[in-house]
Amino acid sequence: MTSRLRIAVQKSGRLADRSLELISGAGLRVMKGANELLYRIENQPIDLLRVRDDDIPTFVADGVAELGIVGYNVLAEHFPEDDLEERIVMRLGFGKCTLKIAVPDTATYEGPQSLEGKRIATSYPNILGKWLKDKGVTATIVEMRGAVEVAPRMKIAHAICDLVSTGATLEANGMKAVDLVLASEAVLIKAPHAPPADLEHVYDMLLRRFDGVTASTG
Ligand code: PRT
Ligand code: ZN
Repeated sequence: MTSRLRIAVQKSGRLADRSLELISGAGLRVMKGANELLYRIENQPIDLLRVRDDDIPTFVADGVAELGIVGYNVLAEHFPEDDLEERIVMRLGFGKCTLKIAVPDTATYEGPQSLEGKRIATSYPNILGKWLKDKGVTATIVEMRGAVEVAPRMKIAHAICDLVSTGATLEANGMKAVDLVLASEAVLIKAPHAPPADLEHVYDMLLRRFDGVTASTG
């Protein structure tokens, strides 16, 4: 069996369609087969590994996939900051959002110090923990997998640290964004080791084409 390159992509969710568009834009013909986990590329020795976005950084770091498409926020939650740039091949210009501190509309916020001694709900405990440390603030991080925006209303936390794109979710929950923790977009990440020698030309071609598609779509 000849070897094939693997690209880890989000199976379903906010990055799934745009990831497939990038892949088609690079001239790869995706065969949506019976295998839900793996889509074959018809015209290149490449497979798409379709997984939850949270699994993508680890799969790529372990070399299970040579490349992956994931939000910078997910990558930054998994690995230390000084380790991120070497994993990123390129920024992809879609999936843009910001990780922000938000508080109830009625609360006053005069900078990170206002969070001292408070409880903050988030799905990003590592990123938030580092941000608080950098600001010299001691607060309790309440980790939640989802529905972070309801935490203040449920009296679980005083503030939240969550992803924001339009701001509609915050508004609907009577909250306001007050500080920026991280700006994010989808990024292409690579495994620490070089691709197998027989696939090097496919790998190089792919990166050139992704670069071309990303440059033309801004
Ligand atoms: O199932 P799987 O684990 O793969 O998916 P997921 O549910 O963890 O992630 P998904 O599909 O929701 O998001 C995938 C990625 O899209 C994120 O990791 C971000 O990089 C990016 N992205 C861009 C966003 C948003 N915009 C976004 N607005 N991810 C989540 N949101 C959520 C946010 O958490 C909040 O609940 O949307 C709500 C806010 O949106 P607005 O428009 O009301 O501000
Ligand atoms: Zn996820």
